[in-house]
Amino acid sequence: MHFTTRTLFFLPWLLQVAVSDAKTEVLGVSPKELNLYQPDENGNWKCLNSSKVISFSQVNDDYCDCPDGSDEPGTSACQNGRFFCVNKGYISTYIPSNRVNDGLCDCCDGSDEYMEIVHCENTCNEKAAVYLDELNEHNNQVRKGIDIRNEWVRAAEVKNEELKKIYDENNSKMLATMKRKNELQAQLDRMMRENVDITQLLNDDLSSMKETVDLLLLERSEFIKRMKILEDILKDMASGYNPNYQDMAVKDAASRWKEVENDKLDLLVEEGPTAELVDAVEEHLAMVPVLKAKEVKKQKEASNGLIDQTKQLLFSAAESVPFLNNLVSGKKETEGHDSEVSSKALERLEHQLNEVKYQYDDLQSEQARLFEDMNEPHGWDDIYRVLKGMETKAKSGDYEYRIRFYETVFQDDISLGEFVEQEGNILKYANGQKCWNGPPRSAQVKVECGKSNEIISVLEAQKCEYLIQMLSPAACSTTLYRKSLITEANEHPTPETIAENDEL
Ligand code: MAN
Repeated sequence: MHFTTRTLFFLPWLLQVAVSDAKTEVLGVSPKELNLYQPDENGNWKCLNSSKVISFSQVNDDYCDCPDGSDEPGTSACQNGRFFCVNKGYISTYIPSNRVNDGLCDCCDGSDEYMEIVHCENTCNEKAAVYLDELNEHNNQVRKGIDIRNEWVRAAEVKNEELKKIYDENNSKMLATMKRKNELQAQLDRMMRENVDITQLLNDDLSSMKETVDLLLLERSEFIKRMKILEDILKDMASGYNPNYQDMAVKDAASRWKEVENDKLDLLVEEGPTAELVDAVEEHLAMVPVLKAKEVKKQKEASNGLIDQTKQLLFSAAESVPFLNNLVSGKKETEGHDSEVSSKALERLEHQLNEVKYQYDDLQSEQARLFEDMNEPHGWDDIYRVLKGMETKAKSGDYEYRIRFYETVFQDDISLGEFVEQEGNILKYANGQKCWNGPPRSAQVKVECGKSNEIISVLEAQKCEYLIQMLSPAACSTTLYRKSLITEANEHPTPETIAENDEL
């Protein structure tokens, strides 16, 4: 507490003000708090934030009585009191009461210097004009930003709808492809079953039996040839030997040969007809697929549940090389081409099925990508889709910085990181180009509302860790509009208005 001659001089007047018109005027107290400054029936008053009770006449007596300083709102007696500046025409505010009459103008209306130690001009109107200009400028920026943001929101909606459409179309394609895949698979299974059936097994058996018979016939004619030679030798010997030589072995061989020669050996199997028979087997085998395919064709015609393509396939299969011709050694062309199911048809079907499978796989991975894209959680809602890849650049220091929303940040050509996540209005980028002898570069981009995208500052806070501030409509919202704190009534300021005024 400090008493000056002037303070002492004014003290009776202060007391008088307090006592005579306490309800409307207690110096340093806001009109809204005047009701707190009322004496009780005994003329006493309780300090605002302490239990101490003093005489009401001690309020503003330039002596600090209350521990919370509430008894001296209009003097500098308390270190912790507060003085209310009315600041008519501008924003009412509180100042620490120890600044009252300290020779410095704190309130724009000069009310804190009522002792006239210093003359304070009323600057409230000027301050109000500057304040309102700034306020309007701020709100205009926010308005413009919001307008652009709204355009982005609309564009994003269109993109979203397009994406949804693509997703739905892809989905329908997937379903159709899956259906086609299943149908082709069923066809293939059916054809496989038909081809690898008993007929085919029979063909295989007969074909190898034919080879064996051919070999046996060859072997047989070789034996016949040799037997003929041996017969001729024996014949010569039997007719030309000299019975006088008493050679018992020759004599015995000659007589045994005569016995064999008399007992004529008939060949049960004739070579010519056998070979003809084998050829006939081959021919008959060749007829099997014809009959079989006719049957298949009949089935196909009877069944209207098969898709057109299958029918085409079967008809075109009928034109293909008969599969039995590949199985048996004969190269004979089979009649009845129009109804033949060949291995070529199988191959074609397999090929078709594979194509469809690839198509389906592609559609499936595209669908997964679209799904991820549609469900990607990003800040600023859907405008992510419009902002992605949008570039903002500016020179700062020796480098040019380029920020691509949701993609990459560059310092010249060096990557400062790829987008990782968004936290409120902060976009985080990481795993950029490795810093020499240090970590990979990373960047955090703090975005504030502005009427256009603009890089405001770049700070390499730690080596290779960058903090970038930028403006963008993306961060604008109606909550950023500021209301004028200047009120007609110069009402009691809220804590926010006090903070606001501290900034001013
Ligand atoms: C380059 C720039 C700088 C960084 C150094 C680290 O010069 O990327 O920002 O600090 O490399 O060696």
